Amino acid sequence: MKTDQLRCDIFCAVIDNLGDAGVCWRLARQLALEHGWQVRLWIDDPAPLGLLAPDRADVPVELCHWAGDFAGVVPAQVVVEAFACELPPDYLAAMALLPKPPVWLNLEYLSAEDWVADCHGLPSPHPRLPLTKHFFFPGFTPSTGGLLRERDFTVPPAPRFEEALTVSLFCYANPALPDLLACWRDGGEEIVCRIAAGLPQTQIAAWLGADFAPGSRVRRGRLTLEALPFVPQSDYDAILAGCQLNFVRGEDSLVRAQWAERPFVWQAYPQTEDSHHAKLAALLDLYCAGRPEFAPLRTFWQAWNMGGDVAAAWPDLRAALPAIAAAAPAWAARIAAHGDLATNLAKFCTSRL
Ligand code: TRH
Repeated sequence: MKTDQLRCDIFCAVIDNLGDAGVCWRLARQLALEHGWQVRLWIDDPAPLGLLAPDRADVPVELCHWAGDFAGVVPAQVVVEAFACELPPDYLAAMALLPKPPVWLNLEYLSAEDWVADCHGLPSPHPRLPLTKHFFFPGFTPSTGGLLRERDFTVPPAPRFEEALTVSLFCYANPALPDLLACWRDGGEEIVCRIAAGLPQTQIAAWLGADFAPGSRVRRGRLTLEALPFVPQSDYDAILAGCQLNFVRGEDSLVRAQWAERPFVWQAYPQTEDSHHAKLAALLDLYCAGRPEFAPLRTFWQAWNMGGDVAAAWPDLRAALPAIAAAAPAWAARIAAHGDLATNLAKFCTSRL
């Protein structure tokens, strides 16, 4: 069937969360611009989009406020429920009344764990209604849905790296951070660390015992700290490409760090009962497989995520950075080789329509 002009509704419940909004916006944007779909993004809180994508005029995605009832809303042919946010009951009921039920997906969180490949694409029939939801998992391997990457993405050109080591920092509340800052301050080389707005800057302010607002530049020993403004998603790529090491977190910045083809340190979103430790181990196993020179990276990621001794782990990671950087383009090519998530999702849906 002709698949451009396909109608797609994406539902996203933000709950004070940049990352989920960021992923849904990227997907909506790509389906509209690259696949010609008519996309409505139903979002309960549009505020994060104002930060992530303030300039949306050229993107033909209809932004809809998810609030109140859905009486009279005709469901689209493809319905994406992001991160198991439950669909509005009256919208769900309307889906069941359509002559042909929509292709209904639950877009799941990213994980490198093995079970993801077994669950990707599995159907889940609704207990009462004549509807079937399918699980759609992003992932790093060919048997998953892949990762979001724009068709025209190219790695932003790297600046000429000067004497200092340039690092960007985007993290959750992290008890290991003060030790790392002290280690860099007292260490043997100049380090310039660019700190993302929000929680990272709040932690730096606490460490400094002074205000640290966007635009601030503070020097302590060999360490220079720069407070960045919150930049649109498109500009965040340039920040990553402009650093020799990037600290990232969650899901979307993790993916972007890989496309930037630079060494990175990942902080997994901390979850109850430490279930994020399994996610961390799985990505490390995949990323470091067959690369003994990556061992210091494993030690450092573990310390960064589990409150370990990051200062002790830093010198070895620092020494390994050139080898890790040299391997980054091949890694990015490998995880991009089985298609981007929007294209894989579009194929999955059109084969079922
Ligand atoms: O905001 P996050 O912590 O989101 C996370 C993840 O989605 C995770 O899977 C989920 O379980 C958890 O929230 C609750 O981190 P993430 O995913 O990196 O999203 C941040 C977004 O912000 C990403 O799209 C990059 C973007 N960004 C900018 O656009 N500009 C900036 O200056 C910065 C620092 C980030």
